[in-house]
Amino acid sequence: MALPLPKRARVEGDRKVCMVTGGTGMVGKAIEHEIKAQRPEGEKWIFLSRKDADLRDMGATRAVFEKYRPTHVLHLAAMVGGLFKNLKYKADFLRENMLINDCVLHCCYEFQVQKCVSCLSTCIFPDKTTYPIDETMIHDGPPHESNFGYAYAKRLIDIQNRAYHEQYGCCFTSVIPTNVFGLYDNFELEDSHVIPGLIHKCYNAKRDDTPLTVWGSGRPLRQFIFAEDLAKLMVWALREYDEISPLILSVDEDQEVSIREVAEMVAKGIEFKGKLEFDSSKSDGQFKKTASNAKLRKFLPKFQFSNLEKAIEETVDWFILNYDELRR
Ligand code: NAP
Ligand code: GFB
Repeated sequence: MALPLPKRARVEGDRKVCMVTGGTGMVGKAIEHEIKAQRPEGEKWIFLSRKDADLRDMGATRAVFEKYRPTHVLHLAAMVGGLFKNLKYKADFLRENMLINDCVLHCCYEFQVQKCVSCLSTCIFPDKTTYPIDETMIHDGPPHESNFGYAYAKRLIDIQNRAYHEQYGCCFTSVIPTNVFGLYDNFELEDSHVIPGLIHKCYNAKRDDTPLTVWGSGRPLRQFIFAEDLAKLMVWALREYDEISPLILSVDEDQEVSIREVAEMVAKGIEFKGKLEFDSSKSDGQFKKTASNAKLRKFLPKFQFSNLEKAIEETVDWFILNYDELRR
């Protein structure tokens, strides 16, 4: 369903220069595909990779802002990973993401960027909470132990946004995606998120005629958003969402599935006929983090999310087609 056309460019006559940090990652590539499909007039889009600038370094970050002079920034760059990578590297997740976020947001202020939309995650919400979780609850208690490094760095973005808005009037805001999957994901066996990890494991199990080992009990619940859908919503947010407070970008609550169900969808997508085994010696992580998308639905009541099973099949097909070049 086509999203509303963008309002006329805020700066009459001048083109918007939209710079995407983390532009070579899964979400960045999905946004690049979306912009190629939209071919928006009056907007120039730039997709940064780490080769353009290591955004942990203020000098390199200033240089890339100087080079492109963005009027709008979609800030995706981050150290990212699934539950098991978060369990191993909490100090790195905290420091790397704090460094990146400080450099990018301060440069958005220094270069008078008209608007910056950063990325949080539904996994940063308090672990002990009521459900569904909404945008007002981010700071109401400690996050789940498994990823507190990443979670506190991401929560700080919301604090930074409010501080720059109050002191300098900056239009800095954030979106809060739920678990994302799709093309161009990281399919490593250990450090990836659950869907890409299971796709890779299931591909190997089919090839080697061995069981598919699903980590944990399979009971935890998750809401999964297809990167293609998230891209549409993030481009819309950059153009149309002007509140400083964050906006959850998630499928509806009734789309929540168990890890077991998603493993079965992956097996179907790969046409794997073997056995699923559950290794409960491995962590389940957070049991659930059911998020409400009611605020999003107020803006886009008719937005249609992709069917999860079909989107997993599309991701499996891409994985097989691109097996030699992808991150695994
Ligand atoms: P991704 O595929 O790992 O991409 C991360 C991007 O950040 C890559 O382009 C990476 O560049 C870049 N990057 C990392 N460190 C950098 C640095 N020091 N300097 C410059 N660039 C750097 O991650 P993703 O899944 O697209 O996630 C995008 C955003 O969504 C992140 O902010 C993440 O926190 C958020 N998010 C993701 C999920 C999810 O389930 N995936 C859920 C909620 C929120 P290289 O590839 O060159 O290293
Ligand atoms: O996507 P995931 O790694 O992260 O999912 P979270 C972990 C859940 O899937 C746990 C189960 O219940 C795991 O036991 N699981 C089963 C697997 N098999 C696998 C597998 O092969 N790989 C993985 N990775 N999990 C993350 C946060 O939480 O959510 C990150 O730690 C990030 O910071 C991400 O925000 C969106 O959903 O548990």
